[in-house]
Amino acid sequence: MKVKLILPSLIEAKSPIWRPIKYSLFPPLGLATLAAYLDENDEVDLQDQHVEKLNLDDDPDLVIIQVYITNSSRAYRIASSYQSRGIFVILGGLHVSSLPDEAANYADAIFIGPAEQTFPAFLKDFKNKTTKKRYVSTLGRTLINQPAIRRDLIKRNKYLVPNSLVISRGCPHHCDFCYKDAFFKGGKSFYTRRIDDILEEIDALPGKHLYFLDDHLFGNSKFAIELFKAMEGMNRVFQGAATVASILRNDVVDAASKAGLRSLFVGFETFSSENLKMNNKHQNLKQNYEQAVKMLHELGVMINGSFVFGLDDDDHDVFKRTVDWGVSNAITTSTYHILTPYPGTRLFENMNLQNRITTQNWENYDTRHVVFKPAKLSALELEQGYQWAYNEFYSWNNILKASLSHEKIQHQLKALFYTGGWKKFDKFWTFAINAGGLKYMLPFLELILSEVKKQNEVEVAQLRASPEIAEIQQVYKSQ
Ligand code: B12
Ligand code: SF4
Repeated sequence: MKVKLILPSLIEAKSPIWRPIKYSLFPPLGLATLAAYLDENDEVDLQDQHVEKLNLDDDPDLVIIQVYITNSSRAYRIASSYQSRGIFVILGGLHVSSLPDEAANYADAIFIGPAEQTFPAFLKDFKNKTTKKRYVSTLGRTLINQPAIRRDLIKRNKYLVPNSLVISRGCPHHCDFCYKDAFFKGGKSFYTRRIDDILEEIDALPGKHLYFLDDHLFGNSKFAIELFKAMEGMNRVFQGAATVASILRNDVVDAASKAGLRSLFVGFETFSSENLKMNNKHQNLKQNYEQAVKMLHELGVMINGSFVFGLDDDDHDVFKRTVDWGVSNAITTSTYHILTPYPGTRLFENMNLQNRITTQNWENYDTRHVVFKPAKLSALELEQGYQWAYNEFYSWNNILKASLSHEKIQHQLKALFYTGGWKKFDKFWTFAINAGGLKYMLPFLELILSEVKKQNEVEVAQLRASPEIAEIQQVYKSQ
C-alpha cells in the first residue's frame, strides 16, 4: 500500500515576515511515530511543508495529515484535494481533538487524542474495509512495547535539531490555558516510556545533542532521576522543559545536569499570584523564581523563560516588569506569548461564556495576535506591549547586559552566542537553510552547550576570536 504522511506548514511559516529558522528546528516526530505502525512493505512518503515543497499530485492509497490550530485551513484544503480524487484521508493531532466536528467535514476518518492505540486499530479496519468515522483514544494508553519511531523517513539535513525525542506524553498539571486536558480527555494524561527503551533510542542517535520535546521533562521525578543517572557517561548534551517547582526540589535538576542538561525551557508565565490562581497554575504559586534561576545558573544551565501576556491581572506595567526581570536575572532567551484561548481548553470555555472571544479565525490563534477581550488592557495595547517586550529583551544592549552578568567568561560567551545567534542572525540562518548547510551548524550548537568546566583555554580563545563575536561587538559599538 502507498501511504503519504503530511505536516502542512503553519500559516505564518510561509509569510515573508516570519523566520524560516523557527520552522526548521524539529522534524515531524508525531508522523514518524505513526509511520512505525505501517507494514514494512508499505511505500511510505513523509513530507513536512515547513522544509520542503509538497508534492500533492501523487496517488497514494492513504493520506495521513497532522492538524495544528494554525495550519488547520491549509490542512483541510490539502485533505479536500485528495478526497476529491477519491483518496482516503485521515486527520489527527491537537486541533482535530479540540474541534472534531469541524475536522470531520474534511476527512474519511478522524482521530481524537494520542494515536498509539487507535491508529493500529484503524489500520486493521482499513485492510478489512471496515473503517469507522471516528477513533477516540480513551482507555489503555501506554508507551510500553511500541515500535521504534521511523527516523529513516526524516530528512535530517533539513533540520537544525534532528535529534528531538519524547519520553512521555502529557503533564501531571492542569493549567486552564493548556491544550493538555482537552487532548488527553477520557484517559491517562501523563505517562512515560520505559527507560531501557529510551536509552536504546538515544544510543542510536548520531552526534551529541538531544532535544527532549516533552511538556514536562521532570514531571515524574523518580523516573527522571533514574533516566538521568542512566544517561551519565553517554556523553550527551541536551535541552528540555520543566516547571519552576520541579527545579526548586533540586535533586532532579542536579541529576539532569550531570547527565548533560545545558538549557531548560521554564514556564514562569506570570509574576501575579492572582493570575496563577485564576488559571489553575497552582504549581507556580509561592515559588521563588529567582532561586530557581540561581540554581540553574550555578549548574551552568541556560534558561529559556516562557511568559504569558494578557492574563486578567495584567496591566500596562506587565511588559516592562517582565523584560526587566528577565534581563536582570540573565535569562538567556525569553519566549513571550499573548494569552491564547485554544478551543477545548477551560480558558476558552470561560471566555466564551463571558462573551470575550473576538474571533474564531484560527490562523490568528498563534500567540502573537489578540483573539479575546483582555481585562485591564485594550487589544491594541496588548499586541503593542508584546511586540515591545520582544524588541526590548532582544536589543543588543539587553543581550549584552544579561550575558555579561554571568560570573564566568565562558558562561558570558555562551549566553551571548546563544541569544545573539538565535535572534540576531536571521539572514545567516536563512542562507544556511537555502544552501542546505544546517547540518554544519549542529557541532557549533553542541560547542555552545558543552560543559563549562571541561572547556579549556584554547576553546575559550577560539570562541572569543571567532568572526561571530567580532560581528556582535561591531554591531554593539555601532548602536
Ligand atoms: C515541536 C513543537 C513545535 C514545532 C512544530 C514543528 C513540528 N515539526 O512538529 C514548532 C517550533 C514549529 C512549533 C511552533 C508552535 N507551537 Co509548538 N510544539 C511543539 C511540541 C513541543 C512538540 C510536538 C511534538 O513533536 N510532540 C510529540 C509527538 C509524538 O506528538 P504529536 O505531534 O502530538 O503526535 C501524536 C498525536 O497528536 C497523533 N497525531 C498527530 N497527527 C496525527 C494525524 C493522524 C491522522 C493521526 C491518526 C494521529 C495524529 O499521533 C501522534 C502520536 O500519538 C508541542 C508540545 C507537545 N507536547 O506536543 C508544542 C505545541 C504543539 N506548540 C504549541 C504552540 C502554542 C506553538 C506556537 C503557536 C508557539 C508560537 N508562539 O510560535 C507555534 C505554532 C504552532 C501551532 N499550534 O499552530 C502548543 C499548541 C497548543 C494548541 N492547542 O495548538 C503546544 C501543545 C505546546 C503547549 N504545551 O502549549 N511547535
Ligand atoms: S505545566 Fe505546562 S504542560 Fe503542564 S498543564 Fe501547565 S502549561 Fe500544560
